[in-house]
Amino acid sequence: MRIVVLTGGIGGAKFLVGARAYARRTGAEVTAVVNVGDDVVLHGLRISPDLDSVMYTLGGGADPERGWGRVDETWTVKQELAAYQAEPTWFGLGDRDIATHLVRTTMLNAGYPLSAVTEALCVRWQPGVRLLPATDDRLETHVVVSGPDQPADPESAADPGQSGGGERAIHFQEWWVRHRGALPTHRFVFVGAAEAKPAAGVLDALAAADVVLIAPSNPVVSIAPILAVPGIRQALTDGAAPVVGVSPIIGDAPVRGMADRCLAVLDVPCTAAGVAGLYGGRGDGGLLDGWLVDPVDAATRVDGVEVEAVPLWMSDETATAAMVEAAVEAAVRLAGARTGRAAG
Ligand code: FO1
Repeated sequence: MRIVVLTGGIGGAKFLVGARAYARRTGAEVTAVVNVGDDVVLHGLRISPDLDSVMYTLGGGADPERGWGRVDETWTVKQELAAYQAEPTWFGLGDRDIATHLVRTTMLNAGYPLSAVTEALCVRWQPGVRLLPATDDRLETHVVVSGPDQPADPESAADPGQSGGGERAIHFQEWWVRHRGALPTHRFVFVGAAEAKPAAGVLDALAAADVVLIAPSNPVVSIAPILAVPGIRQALTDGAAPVVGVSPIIGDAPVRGMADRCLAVLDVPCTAAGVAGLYGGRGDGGLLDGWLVDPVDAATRVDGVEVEAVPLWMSDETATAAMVEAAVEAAVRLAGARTGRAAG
């Protein structure tokens, strides 16, 4: 059984821990196609937050409290950069984490594609699943905002922040880390996506897949940038493998992260049905054959999509592996139904 998972963010990393446990038990092979829209170059270093979240989480080196970066981290370089007032001071790079960015940047500068760099980094971390960036090309999520350039001073109620005129685009990391997504936000733009090509191995993995799963990641800034790479969406819609998504929303709130704020920008309800509507059912030209929701959302209906309710809290590896198993079993059933329909 070959499983491909589209993923990004910490929710996606946790889901992959369950996918790996399921694979170890069943002999399945897992390939993760990972978002690179959060990637950014800062202090001359190429930072790939989603690839690193997955790699550190699966490799046992992630900080579970913070949700990003390395466990047992120290911050000497960050303090030294701040002493030079080297911007951006709002983004924290830990000393251990910086080693990863140094290796990545050196290899990229030497001409290796990001997919090869990721494979090299994984020799150390042994994640147990194959990690592929969605693209080896430049693809960055930018956010069109208005409002102050500088966050308001939280110490001073009188400080509204420095005014910054009309609409402007800022990098996703500036929107999220510096402004906590609190600026008036108009849209997300995947810079470079139209010219990007799927990274080496991505289309082959999708063509060979028995099952494609969409992790409970942020649909707007983790999964949409992957689907924006020309060729990837089509490989899913035209491919033989059934596509089953896992809702990142339980009740009316994201399991983790900022999906509520991102969905609001798109005017999509923050519900399991809202996210499924974004992906669309295969019958309507969308992606999904199946959609897993939590039992609290068991009444969810999505046109042309089989909805199944199973517990979606990724409380530990066993619970998450059970979610993955339910998703794979749904996909296998749906593949059988599709073959039956085609034959009949
Ligand atoms: N998130 C923060 O809230 N503050 C930070 O200073 C920060 C630094 C950082 C450095 C490396 C890295 O891989 C991730 C980092 N993150 C930080 C997390 C990141 O901004 C986002 O949570 C993800 O991009 C969303 O998936």
